[in-house]
Amino acid sequence: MNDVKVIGKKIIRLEEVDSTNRYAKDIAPEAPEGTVVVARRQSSGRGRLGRRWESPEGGLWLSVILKPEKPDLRLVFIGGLAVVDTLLDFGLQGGIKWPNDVWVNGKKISGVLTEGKGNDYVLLGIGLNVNNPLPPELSGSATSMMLEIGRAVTLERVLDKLLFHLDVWYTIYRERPDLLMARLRERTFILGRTVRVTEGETTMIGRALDVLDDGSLLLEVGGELKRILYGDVSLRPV
Ligand code: BT5
Repeated sequence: MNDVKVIGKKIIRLEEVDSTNRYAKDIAPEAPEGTVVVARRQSSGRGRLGRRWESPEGGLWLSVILKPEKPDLRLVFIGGLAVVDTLLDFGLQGGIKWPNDVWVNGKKISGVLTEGKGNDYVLLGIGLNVNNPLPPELSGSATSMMLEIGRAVTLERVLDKLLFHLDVWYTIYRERPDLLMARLRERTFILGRTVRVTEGETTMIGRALDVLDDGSLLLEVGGELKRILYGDVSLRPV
């Protein structure tokens, strides 16, 4: 067992819940920082912008309650970086698709959802496909650790590693955000590539140049530089 500092000091384990983020939100005001809510199944797992997150048994579905002094956009990267490090522990090479996905071999294996209430708390929700089945409609775009490794992996080991890496990245986020951003740039596989970015009602095609220090994406569109604060990136530009 790893020596846990903040994240995972307290773990609440549930058989089934609608969404661990929803559950975590209810207990967040009183819960100690670093409390983890993990469920075997979610009946209404959620992605960003009200999208659905498939969460059958066999995957890792969890939320961490964080109470940083000044939460910002970069908190979501803690999730992606910790997932990439966890995958490496199992021999898998993952990359981050800004801002919140982790991909392996061209497919999405993990998604991160941060939700917060002002400066009071942030819920860092992480979904990682481990041994769970994937619905047929996602088979072309999603993958799991089991599919990539060729056999099932012990969920508890994956959880243990993920909590360890989350704790490390949360410490780095607070003490050396410059290091966090440097690693993020290394792990972000869309840089230099032409992508389609949807931000609200607007869709742009451009070249992803960099992730800026505040966590936003720098995009070159027709010779002009655009700073994207929050958006969806597609690797299929047309
Ligand atoms: C995300 O949203 O990628 C964030 C997912 C966060 C899920 C965790 S699980 C624990 C915690 N509790 C919650 O209720 N949520 C968090 P987004 O970028 O909007 O991606 C959603 C899209 O990913 C969907 O529209 C599908 O296309 C695809 N998708 C759904 N389920 C998937 C899965 N299991 N694996 C891969 N892709 C999936």
